[in-house]
Amino acid sequence: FLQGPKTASIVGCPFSGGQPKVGVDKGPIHLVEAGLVQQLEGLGWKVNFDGHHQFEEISAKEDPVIGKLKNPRYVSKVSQEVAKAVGGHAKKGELPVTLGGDHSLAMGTISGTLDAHPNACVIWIDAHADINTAESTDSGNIHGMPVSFLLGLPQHSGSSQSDTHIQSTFSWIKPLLKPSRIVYIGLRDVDAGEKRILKQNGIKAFSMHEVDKYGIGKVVEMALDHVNPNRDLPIHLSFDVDALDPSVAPSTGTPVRGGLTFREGHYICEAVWETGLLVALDLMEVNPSLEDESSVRQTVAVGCSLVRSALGETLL
Ligand code: 6HN
Ligand code: MN
Ligand code: MN
Ligand code: MN
Repeated sequence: FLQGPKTASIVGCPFSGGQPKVGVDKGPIHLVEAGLVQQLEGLGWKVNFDGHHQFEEISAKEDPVIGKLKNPRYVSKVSQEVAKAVGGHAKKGELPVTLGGDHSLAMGTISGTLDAHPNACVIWIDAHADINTAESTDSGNIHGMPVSFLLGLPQHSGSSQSDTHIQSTFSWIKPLLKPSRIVYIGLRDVDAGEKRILKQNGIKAFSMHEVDKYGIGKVVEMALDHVNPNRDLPIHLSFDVDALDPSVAPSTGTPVRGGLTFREGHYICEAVWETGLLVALDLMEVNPSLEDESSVRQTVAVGCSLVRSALGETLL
């Protein structure tokens, strides 16, 4: 187990319903076309990839907002399918590598991981906390909300009828994630309501301020000490490419200045791999329709490179 599972199963998720910008659904296709499968095979992995998932669309007409939440039925249904795929691979002892798609998919990936590994912890790498609730969200974009559903936070939308409707739409999600089992690195654009939620639930977050103050090595050590003090719990690494600075990963829907450097991003992946405890990986929010051709190539390449690092490339 120290070397991790030997089979990596790519879960390609061409999905963009958790946010408004077209193109993020093409992320997984570009990552695979750039040669990710062959690259992982080159590292000695057996790679299981039988094509990208095909999600049956629920049209906007059939999927009106509930409270502020946009595309709620579509997001929920897709994530439920992803949970089954990820959980199924994990239960077979394979390492699911989910390629997004937008970060609402993490409702599915982390549900799948917790189904197979109930004691897993989550390391969430992002410029954003993605912990808005129906009450706190301004945008109504569900990619800014997955963590609140995984934690089972109350979803108050302002009308009890909508509250019931949100609850029933997402009722498949078991709120199994404990606030002590998730840690963030890279935050720098957290909504006021999200700051309140993080504080109220005692959730540990290392923002870019802490990365500057302590350096990435110390930050990752502190993050692991918090979420995995005895280094014995399975780790789900959910990596939003917008955690990286936009100069490193420009093609993403919600870029924020002042992010992780190329090396800081890779260091996190290497350090997680080094624990021998990685059981699932997400790489989310690569959007090949944003910015120019060379930016797209750069972002896709760095995405592949992060995945390789998390799967053991860089350590000698
Ligand atoms: N992401 N906090 C903002 C919102 O709309 O709730 C941004 C969310 C970004 C989500 O990057 O995965
Ligand atoms: Mn599969
Ligand atoms: Mn995110
Ligand atoms: Mn983000």
